[in-house]
Amino acid sequence: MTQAVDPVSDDIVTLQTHVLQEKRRHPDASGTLSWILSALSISAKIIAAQLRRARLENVLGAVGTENVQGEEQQKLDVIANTVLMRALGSREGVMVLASEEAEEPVVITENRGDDRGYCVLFDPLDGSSNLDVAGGVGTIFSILRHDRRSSRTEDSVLQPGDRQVAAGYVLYGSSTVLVLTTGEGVDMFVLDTSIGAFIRVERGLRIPESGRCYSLNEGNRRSFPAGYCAYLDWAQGNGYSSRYVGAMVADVHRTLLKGGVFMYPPTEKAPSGKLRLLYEANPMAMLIEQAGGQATDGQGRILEIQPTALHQRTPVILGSPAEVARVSEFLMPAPEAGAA
Ligand code: P6P
Repeated sequence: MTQAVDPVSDDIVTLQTHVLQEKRRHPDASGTLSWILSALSISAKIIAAQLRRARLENVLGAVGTENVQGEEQQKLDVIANTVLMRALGSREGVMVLASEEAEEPVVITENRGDDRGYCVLFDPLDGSSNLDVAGGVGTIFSILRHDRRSSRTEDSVLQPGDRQVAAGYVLYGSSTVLVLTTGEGVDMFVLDTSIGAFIRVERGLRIPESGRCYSLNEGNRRSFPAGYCAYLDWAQGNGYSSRYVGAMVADVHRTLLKGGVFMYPPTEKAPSGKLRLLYEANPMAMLIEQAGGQATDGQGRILEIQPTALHQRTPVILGSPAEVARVSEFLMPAPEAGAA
């Protein structure tokens, strides 16, 4: 059950306090994960400050280069990526960093043969094309333990999402919100810029069981597989609303808080879907499942997909369990005529 923090009676818990409390509950923990979360927190504060002043300091707009995805890089994509690489790359215990903006993983510490190290994967500024119109954008992160069995240190990032030890996102919107799971539920923090600290506002966040809202880019409808179109016809016939920001963090955050379903189906342009498995779908899937929701690729759980490439893509259907189940019903192949 979501426990809204009472701003008057409840203790003021910052992200730092929260992480220390969690560490205290796991006395055998080395504290490395705490340091990584601290690096992510300071990165989010720096990026948030940069975004707020972007137009004033003329750092909006495109760099004039493309990233490994072939997408036009925004100046702030590069800035955010640099901030995260610097903050995380200097933290003990970080062995590999992987970013949407970098073709290959960056090995910080070679394989020491032990598995105390971590891999951190991130999309530094998701939805950055919204920046020019002051739309919501975000940072998405996924944390894995280093897998010492990997033949090359950098291959350690190719682990199924079920192996994530932590995941989260930062939404730079009307406020700066950090949503985090370390595998024991989902907690939400809001940045209080007057003191420069993330304050915990929700503990044990739970997604509503259902919600009459779907979120996807209907401009691609002509190339959706038939089951998605059948679902849309059903939803539109049953009073559902449509909400779509075009930035995964913003659309998933609304779905997490209000219920409903977010989807990026396969399309003609993106036959495997557009969203990246390792640093978009997996962290969001962990959060949604930890909050009591479901996250599938249309066939099975996203978190069970065995990755084969850093930037591989996957279809995404995630949100309230009742809504994901509904979409899945429409995606199931029709029984063959005459089948028993
Ligand atoms: P489309 C942003 O570019 C992004 O990677 C996600 O944040 C978002 O959900 C999706 O792509 C939007 O894609 O094709 O609808 O513009």
